[in-house]
Amino acid sequence: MSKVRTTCAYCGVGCGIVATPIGERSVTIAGDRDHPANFGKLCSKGTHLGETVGLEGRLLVPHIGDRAAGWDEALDLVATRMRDCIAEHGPDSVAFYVSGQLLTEDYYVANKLMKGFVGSGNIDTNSRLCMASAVAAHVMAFGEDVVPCNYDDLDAADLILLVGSNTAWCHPVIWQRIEKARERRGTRLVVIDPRRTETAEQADLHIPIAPDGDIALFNALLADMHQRGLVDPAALDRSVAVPEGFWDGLACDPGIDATLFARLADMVAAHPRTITLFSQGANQSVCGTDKGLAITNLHLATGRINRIGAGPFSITGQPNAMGGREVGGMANTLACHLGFSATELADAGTFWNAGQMCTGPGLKAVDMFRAVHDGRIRFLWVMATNPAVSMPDSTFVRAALAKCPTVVVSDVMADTDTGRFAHIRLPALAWGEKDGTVTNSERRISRQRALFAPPGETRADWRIVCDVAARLGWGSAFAFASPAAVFREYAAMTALAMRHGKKLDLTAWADLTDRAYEVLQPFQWGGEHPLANGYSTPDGKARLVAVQPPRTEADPAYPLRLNTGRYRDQWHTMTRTALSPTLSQHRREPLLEVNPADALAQGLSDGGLARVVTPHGRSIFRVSVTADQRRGDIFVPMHWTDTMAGEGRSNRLPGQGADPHSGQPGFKNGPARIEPVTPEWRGFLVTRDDPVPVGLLYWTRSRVAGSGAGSGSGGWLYELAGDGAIDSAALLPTGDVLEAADPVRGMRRIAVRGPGGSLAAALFVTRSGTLPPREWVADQLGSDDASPVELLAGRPSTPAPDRGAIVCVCHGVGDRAITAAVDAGAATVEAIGAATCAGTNCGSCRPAIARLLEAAIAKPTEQAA
Ligand SMILES: Nc1nc2c(c(=O)[nH]1)N[C@H]1C(S)=C(S)[C@@H](COP(=O)(O)OP(=O)(O)OC[C@H]3O[C@@H](n4cnc5c(=O)[nH]c(N)nc54)[C@H](O)[C@@H]3O)O[C@H]1N2
Ligand SMILES: Nc1nc2c(c(=O)[nH]1)N[C@H]1C(S)=C(S)[C@@H](COP(=O)(O)OP(=O)(O)OC[C@H]3O[C@@H](n4cnc5c(=O)[nH]c(N)nc54)[C@H](O)[C@@H]3O)O[C@H]1N2
Ligand code: SF4
Ligand SMILES: [Mo]
Repeated sequence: MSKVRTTCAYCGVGCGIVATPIGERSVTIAGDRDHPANFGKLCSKGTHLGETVGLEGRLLVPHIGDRAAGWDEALDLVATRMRDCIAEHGPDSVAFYVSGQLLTEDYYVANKLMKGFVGSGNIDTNSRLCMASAVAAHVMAFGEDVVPCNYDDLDAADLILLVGSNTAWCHPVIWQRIEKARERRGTRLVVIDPRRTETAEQADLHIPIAPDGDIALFNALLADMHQRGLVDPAALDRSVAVPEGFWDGLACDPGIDATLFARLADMVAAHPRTITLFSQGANQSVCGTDKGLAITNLHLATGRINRIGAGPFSITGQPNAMGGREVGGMANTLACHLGFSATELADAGTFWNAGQMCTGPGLKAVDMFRAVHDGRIRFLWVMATNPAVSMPDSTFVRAALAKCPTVVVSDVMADTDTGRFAHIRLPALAWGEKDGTVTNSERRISRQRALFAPPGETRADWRIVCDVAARLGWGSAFAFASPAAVFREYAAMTALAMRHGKKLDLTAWADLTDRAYEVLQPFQWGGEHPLANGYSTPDGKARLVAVQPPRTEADPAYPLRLNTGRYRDQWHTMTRTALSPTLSQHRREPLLEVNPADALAQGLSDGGLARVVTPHGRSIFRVSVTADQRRGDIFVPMHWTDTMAGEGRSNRLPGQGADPHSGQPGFKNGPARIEPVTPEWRGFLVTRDDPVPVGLLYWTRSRVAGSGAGSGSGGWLYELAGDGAIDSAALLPTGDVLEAADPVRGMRRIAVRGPGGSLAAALFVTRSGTLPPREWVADQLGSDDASPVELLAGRPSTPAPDRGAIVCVCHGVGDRAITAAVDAGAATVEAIGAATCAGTNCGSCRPAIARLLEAAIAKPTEQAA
């Protein structure tokens, strides 16, 4: 068993992993102590990667329609369709929609094929939905898309402002680093987020701003700093260009309570070492670029950039969102940080020995799908992303996909919402099989390495692209023998970036041998502060850019503001994380989080169901009434798909409105209203199969482990609700049926036992009664321990203590055990860990434990009052 050093499959923190393959498709995972991104730490998702490397649900052979096909046939068809489309309708009738989950090598060849050989700019990426606004702000302020900070700066900062970032859930290892810095040196932490997230809860100051209130706040902060004399005119003169009238246009109402603003302004004034870490609450907005600029203005004007512990730090989401930006795989960059000027186009054309260069930028994601919808794009190749779920107004996106004459999907999973629209599906290598490089949020390039042999007929994404290019007659430009060969060419091409005044420079790696690539250690390009010696503008100065707060028109038909985002233990459209029974415990259903006053006004109750309605669609969620939500704002998760839920797909709801500079959609602030949904019956099902319920009002499913030994022995837990009769036969497998009914309560209980008497499925439905706790029933899957009476009761005859909601997924510790530990005297998160083990492995649940601790401590005083 040899250890392999690789990089986590998930977020842009880019944690190093030491993986030890054991057996055919099984691996133990540990954090890599030598990796500078994480120094050995991993969060819950990284820790449980091993649960998602099985072959369940994988796409293992190419498919044409529903039929398995050989590679030659599938690739011939892709190439023929592409060639015909270009010949008949021109290069711009062809498009690639790619992803920050591709490796740099995949991205490079896809971009080269589209922009240098097809001759169109039509390659865009899900990074458009992710940090396109930060990219646009960087280019406008710095002249190049360069992140001016490092993780080390987080250790050295005196003040960290988190803007629109639920760091504790979405970048947990960075969160742990911030926590450590706070412990060590008392770093102050401010969270600016309309929601009181677990991140916000832990801050010194939480600013619950109105949706899209960031520009007003940062403008007001800068005006305040200016007034306090914290803007040094001489320093500005040296390195920053200030447009005329900039200071006069700045002063505005900060949009928050005056005392809160004064506290914030005092903190900012007192701490020159300030880092502003921002992510989707800033980027995913129709004014996202202006938010990035407002943040950057504050840093540039007060000299809080290019020095230790200071800077505006846009953090990336996906493992290789940054690598995609670097190679230029976005519709509005050419390649390697280059634009589309005549000389840049000519230089890239020469470098590539291009067959047919594009002439300008292509269509950005939202516009790309509009063009698919109206027939301008007639061939679409989707790689490593699931736009039928993740694009806004997904009903429109699905209509576009359904109309498109050719949809090719390269994916690792057989059944995805987008794959259902594909004419040709190509099986790609997944994490653990693929080999190449990724760049994290701090410009650090690390290797992902293979742990397993390619299963079935799967191929690397870069190779699939090259195989198609060869069939189109461009074989010599795509004759790469290995990812190392692709990397060398890309590294060499960054010489052009330098020629055009950019900082991106990987030329030192252009002659890397295969062997050196094999053992490549993580390295950061640009050094710690790449803009310290001047910006990438003609005069070398940065730019302050005047920005104004947006105006939103209220629509009485949709009085609420809809916000969307992430859960701690799910990744995007759930194609991998939902396979993990451990990760599925954190949030089994998509919740509509709503303030108590709004819930009351609309007649919603906690634990009930509600429909969210917007001008674009409607979805149903489980209601969670919480004061963490501002009045007037609601929040739903982005994750659930049509394969995981009936009506819980949130992207039916947002419209196509996007930022005018970056094209990034405004996922976090849309008009909405809510209404209660009162089904005639509710129920749940545990089953080893995965039936697709039809005709129900609501269903969701999540993975459970069951009690059978080994992985893959578990099944699914479904939550169900509907009107009229329930078609139990459609949901249950055949077998030995036990049944009980209580007509008064409209209660039905059915258990189905398979061969050997082990539980294959159990269904509990009620019209007015209470349902038994899910956990024990789910634990019986695959086991024959429970008696018929117990099974039908849904409870053991001698009940074990209820663990309550699981908080620590690593050690399976529930909230009751934690509250009990607090009652027994544990007064810190550490003490609770010592008593229960909770929070002592990956640490992702530590903010949740802290929250329970605070609630438990607060309880007696509340009662006393
Ligand atoms: N667990 C988990 N981690 C992930 C991912 C995942 O799917 N699951 N995905 C990865 C990816 S690709 C990304 S892009 C990142 C995203 O990471 P984050 O940006 O941290 O995640 P989100 O939940 O999308 O949004 C962050 C916060 O923005 C707030 N917000 C909404 N509107 C506003 C506003 O107007 N102003 C401000 N200041 N805040 C606002 C939301 O309330 C939310 O709490 O996470 C990465 N990490
Ligand atoms: N409402 C709302 N919508 C959002 C967001 C939000 O906050 N709110 N966030 C947006 C953001 S920031 C992002 S990044 C997107 C993410 O949205 P998506 O990119 O659509 O989400 P994923 O589930 O990560 O999709 C990746 C797909 O690629 C497949 N895959 C995984 N690895 C590989 C590989 O190596 N090769 C190939 N070929 N396929 C692979 C997976 O099986 C999956 O089908 O969602 C966006 N959508
Ligand atoms: S923070 Fe978690 S998900 Fe992100 S790279 Fe590290 S281990 Fe993976
Ligand atoms: Mo993202």
